[in-house]
This record gives sequence, structure tokens and C-alpha cells, in this order.
Amino acid sequence: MNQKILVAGSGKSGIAAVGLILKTGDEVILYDSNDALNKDELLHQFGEEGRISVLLGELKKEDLSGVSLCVISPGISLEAPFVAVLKEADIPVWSEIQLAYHHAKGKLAAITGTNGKTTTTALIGEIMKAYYEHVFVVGNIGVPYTEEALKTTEDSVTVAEVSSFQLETITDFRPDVSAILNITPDHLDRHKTMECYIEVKERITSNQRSQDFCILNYDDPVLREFGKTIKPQVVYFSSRQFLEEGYCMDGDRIIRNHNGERTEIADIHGVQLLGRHNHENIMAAAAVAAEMGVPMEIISQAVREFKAVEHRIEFVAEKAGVKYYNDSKGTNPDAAIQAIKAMPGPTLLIAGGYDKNSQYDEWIESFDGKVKYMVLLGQTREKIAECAARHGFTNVMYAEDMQEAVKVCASYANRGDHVLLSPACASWGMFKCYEERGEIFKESVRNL
Ligand code: UMA
Repeated sequence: MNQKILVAGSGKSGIAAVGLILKTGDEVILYDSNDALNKDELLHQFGEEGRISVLLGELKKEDLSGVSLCVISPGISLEAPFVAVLKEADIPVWSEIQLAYHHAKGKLAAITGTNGKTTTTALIGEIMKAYYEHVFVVGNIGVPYTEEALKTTEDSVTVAEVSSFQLETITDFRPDVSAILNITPDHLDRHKTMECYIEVKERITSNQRSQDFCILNYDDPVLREFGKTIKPQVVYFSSRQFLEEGYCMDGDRIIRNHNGERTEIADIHGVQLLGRHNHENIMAAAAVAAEMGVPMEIISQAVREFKAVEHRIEFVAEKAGVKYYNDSKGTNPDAAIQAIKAMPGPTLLIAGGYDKNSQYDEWIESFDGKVKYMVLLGQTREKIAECAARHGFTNVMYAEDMQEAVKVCASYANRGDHVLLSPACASWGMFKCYEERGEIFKESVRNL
């Protein structure tokens, strides 16, 4: 019997989820709390009348007649008022990745962590494509899992970047190989406490069984301990310690030690990803790929050929002897610390944006004489400036928009300096998304 499903959120995930539901023959209500959206525009993109309706604004109990499931977009908090209406009506809530998983076939690798998940997911995707014929790279990386789920077959391989938001409402989502890269404070405006955030991230393993694998960061004490408590087989990686079993550094080489055998994956001077955090991403990607059945020679070659993903310490251009880097994906203090560490010399930093309730102390401390000036944008600029002043850093300027920030940096930079956009904050408020922020930065640099 056909179901009636409410899809909440009309962004990328919601639209893709509706597409999947319509293909499976079910009925759908597309709901969005934003009543300023255009109902007809939303409706017409599906070219399908009859089995879809659109509902905007407040959700009432009577709107839920016949609805048996809600599929929620990742950006929507479970504290949103309409979720209480769903609960009252006893309607289960699935995340968009849960719906996709329910319909998907083949093998699945899922990658989470506070930072590095996009780079790691993209790298795993490239490794998989070098070995398997049908590979899908989906999730938080920007292609909703529901967009591809019905294309998967028993022979295909799916690599999913999974955020904490997407894990909040999974039920039986079960990757063959999971990875948790690291957990540092982020999204505390939504998850409230670090404990809750960690618990949500760890859910990626909650349905895994003993034949499955979980790749964990040995250098993160929480994850190291977590590895001792879970059902799947654990593979550790570490950029700080030598591991008898697992992935680690041997001088400048990234290696795998397994059953007493040492295999070299790459020399850090022979890869195009900068910084120690990226060596960790390479280890995690190699570990995931190996447990998904890819031979080490293929992994090693794909690692050497892989270039940085867009918006993640991406080299933009050199102008008047100054190198410009776009790290718009540095949306939390920890990611921004990694970017500063990866800069090879004096740096002018552009930062600030939407307030996710983050603490900036550690990030400011990481400047360590390398950051000459900081140009701040957005909602958090006063909060960051105050924090910087407490730590004795006062070379701070404000800009009204990205173009101005880039111009200010260009006028203060000397030959040999670096200009880095790595905001430590989300883009919301000034930009639609971090991609838009990064694009505007790159365009402003090109226009100098
Ligand atoms: N909305 C409501 N009610 C609310 C809140 C929002 O109806 O209470 C509606 C909005 O009006 C809007 C829609 O929900 O129409 C937006 O949904 P969304 O925020 O989930 O956006 P999508 O376009 O579906 O994008 C999402 C991810 N966004 C978030 O998690 C915030 C994208 O990750 C992801 O690429 C995409 O799905 C495909 O899977 C972005 C992100 O910022 C990159 N992720 C965070 C991060 O990386 O730190 C987690």
C-alpha cells in the first residue's frame, strides 16, 4: 500500500527526497517553515500533479492526516516547533540519509568527524573510482544521498559524507565501513553540549556488526576509548604515534602496519594535500578503501594524484607576490586552526561569520606570531575581536563585505605573505552557504 510521507525542508535534501519518494510511487507533502517561499515554483519542478502537495508556514495536526512518516532535512533542528506536532501525532522522523539507505543497494562507506570529512570523502571517492565501476559520492559533500540511492545496485559502492545533523534521526543506517575522523567543538548551538555532539557522531556505528569496520583516530582520546566498546572491527590511524597495527607516520612516510607487514602509502612530499591534518585524512581514506577491498597499489596511486578539494585550503592565485588561499570550509575554530598551521609563512587572515556558540581562544592562541593581521566580517566580529584582545592580539580590522576584506588584506600584505580566508564560523547571515562565500572570495582576489 502506498504511503503518504511528509518531507520537511525544501533545500537540496528535501527536493532530492521528494524525487525519490515520487519514483517509488508514494505520495508526498513537501513542507517548509518558510512561508515566503513560492508554492508553485516548488511544485512545478517535479512536473507531477496529484501525488505531491506543498505546505508552507506553520504545521498543524490536521495537516498530518494519513501521513505515516516524516523525512527531515539536516539543517532542521529537532527543536523546531513543527517537530513537536509530529511527535504528538506519533509520526516517526527519519533523516534524509536514512530514507536513502532504506532504498539503496551495494556497499556503503560513511565518513563523519568535525573536520576533514569532505576531503576524506572526496579522496575515498577517487580511490574507489580507480578500482570499482559504479561509485557514488554523496551526502553532506553536496549531492544528497536520496538523489543517487535508486541508481545503486548490488555491485555499486557508495561513499557518504555524513554530518552530525544527518545522524540525529537514523534508525537502521548501517555502513559496511565507517570512519570518525576527529571530534572537536562544533554545532553546539544545535547539539548544546559536547557530550550530546559526541554521542550523535558515534551513532554512525550504532547498527554495525562484527563483520563491519570502523576507522578511528587514535590521537583523539575519546575515539580511542570508544573503539574498545563497539561491535565492528576497529582500525586506528595516528599522525602522532607509531602504531604496530594501523596507519601512521614513519618519518615523512604515511604507512600501514598490518599483521607484521609494513606498506608505504605515500611520502608527504609526494602528495598535494598540505598539513598534518591532511596526512590524517589520507590515512583514514586509505584505511576505509582497504577495508572496502581496494588493493594498496591502487590506493597509493590515487592518494598521490589527488588535489585539494574546493574551499579547503585551496590555492587561488598569486598577486603582487602574495599567495591567496580559500578555506571557506573552515567553518569552526578547529578547522581554522588546521588552515593556519598549513600556511608556510606570514599570514593575513579573513575570518568571522555566523555565531555557532563557539569558543575562539584556542584558535587565537594558534596564531602564534604567524598571523600579522586579522580582518573580521559578520555577526561574530566583535566577539572574536574581544577574544583576540584578551589574548594580546590587536591587529584587527573590520570589513563590511568580502570584497572590502580582500582589498584591505591586499593593501597590508607584503611580498611573500599569504592571505587566507578561513573564517572559523559558518557563512549563514552574509552568504547562502560556504561555497558562495568561497566563490565571492575567489572572485574578489581575481579582481584585484
Ligand atoms: N527549514 C524549515 N524549518 C526549519 C529550518 C529550516 O523548513 O526549522 C527549511 C529552510 O527554510 C530551507 C530548508 O529547510 O528551505 C533547508 O534545509 P537544509 O538546511 O537541510 O539545507 P539543504 O539544502 O538540504 O542542505 C543540506 C546540508 N545543510 C545542512 O546541514 C545545514 C548540506 O550541508 C548538504 O550538503 C546537503 O543537505 C546535501 O546533503 C551543508 C552544511 O553546512 C554543506 N553542513 C554542515 C557542515 O558541514 O558543517 C553540517
